[in-house]
Amino acid sequence: MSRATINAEPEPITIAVDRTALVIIDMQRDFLLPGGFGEALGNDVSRLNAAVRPCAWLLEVARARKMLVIHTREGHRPDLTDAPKAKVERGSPTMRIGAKGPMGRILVRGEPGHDIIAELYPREGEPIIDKPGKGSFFATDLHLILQNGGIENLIVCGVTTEVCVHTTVREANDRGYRCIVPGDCCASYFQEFHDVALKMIKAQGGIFGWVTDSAQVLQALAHEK
Ligand code: TIU
Repeated sequence: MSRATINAEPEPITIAVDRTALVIIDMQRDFLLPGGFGEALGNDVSRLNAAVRPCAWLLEVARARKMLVIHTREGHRPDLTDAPKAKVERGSPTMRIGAKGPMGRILVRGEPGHDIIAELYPREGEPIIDKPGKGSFFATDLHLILQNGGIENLIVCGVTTEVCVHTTVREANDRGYRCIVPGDCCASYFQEFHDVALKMIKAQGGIFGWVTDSAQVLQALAHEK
């Protein structure tokens, strides 16, 4: 079995590559481009673009290694029956989930804004998890797909670091997965939240997982044994 050792904090981690999935969280137009949900919440969305190229590097290598690649999208059914009232009600009425924006209805499945950015677009055969919440395990079949694929370790990338990435890492950690988070493959609208979110993952002996960067993951995969 091919193994790779990734330099990480709080300590290096050795993984079986065929038991490791790359999980790319919510790299959707709605979060990364102007006119979507992220901007409707009052954020400067340009901050998130820094994560795109590092994610693309890992995606290319994961595909070449034939690792399981999973993409997630946050969003809701067009009739919003899966959107809690408490979630929809937040923010100004014209900018809420379901409201019409320049990229279609905000955070609604099937709308242009809900889909994944071109640079990281899923390939045929790569599962896409449509999730109604921040975490990728809540009300989805992600755990089942990972279990059926014999996956034990997750390399978790995407946006935003302290919201959907963090919630997913916490959910995954409680389900027994080792989570490895390359910090430069994640981004937040708030630099301080990004920084502290990564610190929280690796604190206390790696309470939620391991933190590294894309270069370390690429190097480890180039030296698989
Ligand atoms: N607002 C924010 O930072 N994030 C989200 O609402 N969703 C995700 O993180 N994907």
